[in-house]
Amino acid sequence: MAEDMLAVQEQEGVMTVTLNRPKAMNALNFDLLRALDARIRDIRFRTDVRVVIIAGAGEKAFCAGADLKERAGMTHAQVKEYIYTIRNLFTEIENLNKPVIAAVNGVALGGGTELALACDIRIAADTASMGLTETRLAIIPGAGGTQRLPRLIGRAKAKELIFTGRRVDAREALDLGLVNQVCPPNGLMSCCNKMAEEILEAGPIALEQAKYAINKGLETDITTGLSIESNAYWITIPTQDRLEGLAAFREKRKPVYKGQ
Ligand code: CO8
Repeated sequence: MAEDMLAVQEQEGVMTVTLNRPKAMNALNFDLLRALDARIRDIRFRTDVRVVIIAGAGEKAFCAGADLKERAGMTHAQVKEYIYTIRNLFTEIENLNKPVIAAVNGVALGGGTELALACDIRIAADTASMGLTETRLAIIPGAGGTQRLPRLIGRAKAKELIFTGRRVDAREALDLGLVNQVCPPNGLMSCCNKMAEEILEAGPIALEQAKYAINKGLETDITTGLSIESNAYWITIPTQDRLEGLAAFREKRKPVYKGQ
């Protein structure tokens, strides 16, 4: 059942969405993709959800990529539909109007690494292993991997990893800048929640606009990027939250932001 594909937990502004197919290494079958897609679309309009964490159930895997068993039985048309769905879903995650943290608790291969790449921040267990292994299956990283990996770690290393399909451990992923932080496996979720709590102290509209300015600005020249930044700033000026930030500073207290 599609509803069982995800485990969802909400706590004070942080929603943790856990891919829940641990016996299949949380591989992305159609049902899981559709469940995640529906969840992400719902989160966009949930003002009470301010940070999202995407994790994998079990101790072994974040996500082993596309479900290769399901894929083996698909027609060409179904494969095309799958690819269309996964690509749009990952772009939807990248463009989500709130920060998304990937909790990479184990293997993240193929589409699993591509899912992590679509998130804003990646925190890995020291047992994690990541890689874009698709070329070994005679396909390419087609869920954003050929675009997002070089933008994150540079084209030379990205080409090396994509051409060889080599897996990297958490330490190498950290050295490459593929992950932001590495934690012991049993401390992974608390590392992610700690990061989420720090983010929760920021104004939600500021976060949305900062993410937008970074994502869109990086895709263009600096002059256009600075214009994007400027427009994003204008959006924060008439907000109640901006005045609340100034008032809280004056009154030496923590601000209470409402996303207004
Ligand atoms: N799909 C389906 N089932 C999987 C997958 C998978 N990707 N990965 C693991 N499983 C299943 C295994 O079949 C096994 O099930 P069963 O017990 O029923 O046989 C169970 O999970 C446990 O797996 P293993 O016994 O193999 O466990 P190991 O710890 O020995 O190995 C690995 C774990 C390393 C994850 C290994 O299973 C493996 O290499 N899996 C394949 C990983 C891979 O190549 N992923 C990339 C797939 S391609 C992709 O993601 C493309 C996405 C972009 C698509 C859009 C553009 C084309």
